[in-house]
This record gives sequence, structure tokens and C-alpha cells, in this order.
Amino acid sequence: MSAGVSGGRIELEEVHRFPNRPVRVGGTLHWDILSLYQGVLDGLREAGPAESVGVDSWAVDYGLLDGDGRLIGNPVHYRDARTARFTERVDPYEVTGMQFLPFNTVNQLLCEPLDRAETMLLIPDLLGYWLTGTIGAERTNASTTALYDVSGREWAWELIDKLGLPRRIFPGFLESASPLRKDVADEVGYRTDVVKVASHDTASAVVAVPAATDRFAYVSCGTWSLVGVELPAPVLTEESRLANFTNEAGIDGTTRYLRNVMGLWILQECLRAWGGPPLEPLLAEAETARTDTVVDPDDPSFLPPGDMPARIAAYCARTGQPAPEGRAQVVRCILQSLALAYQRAIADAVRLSGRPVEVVHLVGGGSLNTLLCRLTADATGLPVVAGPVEAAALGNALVQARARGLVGGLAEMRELVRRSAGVRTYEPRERG
Ligand code: LFR
Repeated sequence: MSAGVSGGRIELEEVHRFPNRPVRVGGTLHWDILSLYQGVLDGLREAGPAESVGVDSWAVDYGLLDGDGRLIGNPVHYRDARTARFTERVDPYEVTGMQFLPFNTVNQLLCEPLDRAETMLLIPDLLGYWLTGTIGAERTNASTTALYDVSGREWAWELIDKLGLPRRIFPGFLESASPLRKDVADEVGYRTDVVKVASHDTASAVVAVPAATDRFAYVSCGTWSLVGVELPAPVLTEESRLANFTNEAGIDGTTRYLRNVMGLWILQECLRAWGGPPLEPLLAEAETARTDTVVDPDDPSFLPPGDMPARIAAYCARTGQPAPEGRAQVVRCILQSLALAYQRAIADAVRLSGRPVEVVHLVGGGSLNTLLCRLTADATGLPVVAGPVEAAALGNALVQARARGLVGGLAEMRELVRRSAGVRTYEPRERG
């Protein structure tokens, strides 16, 4: 995406889109990281001379570099089964503030030999390293590793030692921009700086939430749905741990207090199992389809890729519910289950943080799904403001714009989004 700020507005333009297709090799699911990097280079070239660049991506996953700075093997996908054996956390919640997810970086690192590894770089830091030659970690994403001390804003060294992980692989934190390597600049056709942005896509998406006050919840809705509130400080209580809420770092010292809800992944995998039919007609049918069946989207059986309609049916059999019949009912069941999961996560976030919420901002690709937005408004009893769609890209661009002095703090960035992005409000319907 390329972005420009002018006339008190920020505009985004899609210049290049490339697929992100995981590859199973020798039974292990990997990211095709070189193809992703090539997509980045192609995008930079097509964007033409850019005044700056920012990299963000999903969290948790990483590449390991050897002593010569070369990648040791392809990064493994967090949906790979290697971490399925972890059923309990190994990190102290009061230090890391992280929700337990089997695939947290800490567990992944415990699954592989690290003797040849000199450096661990999370995906955006790895891409940034290839672009600039600079090695460093960015804090919003580092906070998702469960190896980061969320209060001390440092790697959790004591934990790292206790787990027997080598200290050397954890790089220092990036503090500033770095120019493109000369060979990369030659390849893309211009020189520019890679700016430190919120490199965790969810952190960037939260930057672009067009909230006017702090009384909001957000649903960052793509493959995952990240549901929570923004706070000035982490909540590290026992209650919060039991509710499996995470305290991920946001920009400017904010905390993204949220829960991962499995999200549209379940629907995406159903579509894949059905041979990729267009979504729109299915959503139209789901508007009027009726089923009372509800699944827990966070059931571990929905995490790995696979035959999702069969897994939904198996879940229903296990929980004594009638399985949805036909595609429209399956879609309806998924969306109403998601809306209820959002309602639970928002209610928990409010209860555990004490932060009152008057509106739900639903950002990301899911904001185009009107049925999901409506069901969410009804389930939460709150107005849902849907949009922007490309929230992560917008948040990334906003932080770059701030680095250039084009916009001020978080409140000003959000005002810029309110002026620029189309949003749609869904009022909750009276419950009868
Ligand atoms: C969303 C996201 C989530 C993270 C998951 C795995 O794209 O970054 O925030 O929990 O992907 O990395």
C-alpha cells in the first residue's frame, strides 16, 4: 500500500498485492519467506519513490540467523502442529502479561535446536533486516513473544535464562529509522528510509481505530479477531490471567488489552474446503438462514488448517447440538458464534480493566461483512462503527507520517482517520 497525507486527509492506495501461501515441507508448515520478501521488493518498486517505508506483519513467528547473518531454514508457521503439545504456559503472567496460546514464540523456540542460531528476528524485523542490513527488534511485536517484560519494556532476561534459551539471540531494540541497503535501493530504483512503525499488524490496526474518546472497544477483524480495549498500563492480575487476556504493547506506551478470537479463519477455511465459492452470495443467504447452533471459535480443533465444515460438525456432535445444514447455515453459525465471542471478550475486558466502553470499532477486512457487524451490534448492545478496512496499513502509514512531522499524537492520528476513512455505523436492535 502507498499512502499520502494532504489537505488534512490521509489516502491509501493499493499498489501491489501478493499471495501469502504457506508450504508444508517434510510434514512441517512453513512460511514462504523469500517469496514474501520478493513481494515487498516488487511493491516498493511499483510504489515509485517513497519518502519512507514501514513494515508490519502478523506476530509471534520468526527467522533465525546464523553467525554470518544468514537465515537458518524457513520460518515455521504458528499453525504448525509442533507446539500442540504445550497446554500450559511456561512464562509468568505477571511479567509477560501474555495470554497463553500454544504457538507463542516462547513455545516455538523451545521446539528447535538453537545452537547454530545467533539472532532471532520476528518476521517484520527479518524483512527490515534484509531491506536495511540493520538488526533489531520492535517492541509492539516483541511483546507478543511471551519473552518480553511488559512493564520493564525489556526482554524478560530472567525467564530467558530459566528456560535455557541463549541470551545472544535476542537483539537490541530498534530506536530509529535505517536507510535501504545500497543494493536494495538500486533494485527498487530509489533510496529511502525504513521507519520504525508498530510492526505488529494488530498494533498498527489499533493506531488507525477512528475513536474520538477512550471509551471504545475494538475488534481488529481479519484472519484473527483481536478484541479488547486500549489502556495506559497492563492489567497483570490473577483474574486477568484466568480470563486469558493479553497485554500487548501498543504505540506510545499504550497497552492493547485483548483476547485472540479465532476469527474469520474458520470461514476462510470453510470456503477453501468448499472449493472457493464467492463469499457475497453466501453471506446474502446467511442473512436469512436460521440455526441456533453456536460454536466456541477458540476451540483448539479450529486452529490448524483443514476440513473446517467437518470440524464444526464434530464440535456439534461433541456438544450435543444439531450441526448446521448446508453452507448458508454454516456461515450463519460461524458469524453468530464470532459475534457472541466478541461480546464475551468485550464484557471481560470492561470487567477486568474497569474501562467503560460506549462503542465498538470493528476494523480490518471483516468490517465489510455487514452481517457480522450487525450481529456484533446486537450481541454487544453497542453501536458498531465499521471501518477502516485497511486499518493495519493505515496505522503503519500514520506512524510514518508522524515521523515526518505531518501529524501529531495518537488522538490527532485518529482524527485524521475520522476525516479520511469511510465508516459505517450499525446500531444494536432492541432485544425483544
Ligand atoms: C493478526 C495477528 C495476531 C496474532 C496472530 C498470530 O494478524 O498478528 O495479533 O496473535 O496474528 O501472529
